[in-house]
Amino acid sequence: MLNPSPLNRRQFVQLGTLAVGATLLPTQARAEATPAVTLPDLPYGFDALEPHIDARTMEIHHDKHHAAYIAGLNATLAKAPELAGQPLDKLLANLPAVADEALRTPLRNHGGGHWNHAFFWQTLAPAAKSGDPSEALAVAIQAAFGSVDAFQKSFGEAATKRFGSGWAWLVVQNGKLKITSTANQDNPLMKGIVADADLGTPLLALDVWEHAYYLHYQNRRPDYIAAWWNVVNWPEVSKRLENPTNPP
Ligand code: MN3
Repeated sequence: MLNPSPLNRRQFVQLGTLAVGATLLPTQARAEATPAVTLPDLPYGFDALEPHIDARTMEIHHDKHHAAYIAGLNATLAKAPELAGQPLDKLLANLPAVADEALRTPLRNHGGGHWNHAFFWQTLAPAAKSGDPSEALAVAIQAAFGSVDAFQKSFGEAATKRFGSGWAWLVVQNGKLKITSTANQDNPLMKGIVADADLGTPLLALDVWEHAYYLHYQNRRPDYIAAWWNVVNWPEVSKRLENPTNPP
């Protein structure tokens, strides 16, 4: 098995509760033991994106880095049960409403980390299944950037120039496509946190944290970016243009 499914974790918690003694643990303790957010499975195997993104990087990226953001998010939500029921995209779009800085900052970092990675996995696909932009997406790219080549060049520049850790994005902003970039685990949903010019509905994302490429590409971020185009899930990106949703 690639990684433990949420069901297995839930079963484990239930089994643990029964084994320790259902009569000993009050109902509330059982409820608190169930995490609010669980790590989504990758929609493909760790090695599915080889040779462009290597299996070991995918395994560590998903099982360790993404899992750590989930753990941090759950630890934060456990302290703020009034926020735990909100959809994550709504929470991230409304972070300034969280008055307590001790909650707002970890929500930004870990909530953003979970959202960004869940989105990233879905916009990747094995090279043989990566497809092409739909006609509507190709037209929108042409209108905004002149050509697909020009779009890829500009996107690659944004991803290369992002200093330190962060993300490059293709978003819909005021009905038009735009390339933006955010630091750390910030994203284009975060009104009042990132600059207004970087807000929008994400269609495509590229993680340029070193953990996303360093094992295979070391310091060669431009080589990672060039290879990544081979595993962009264009049908998924096209679908998001038609029907923008903000997972997870
Ligand atoms: Mn990452």
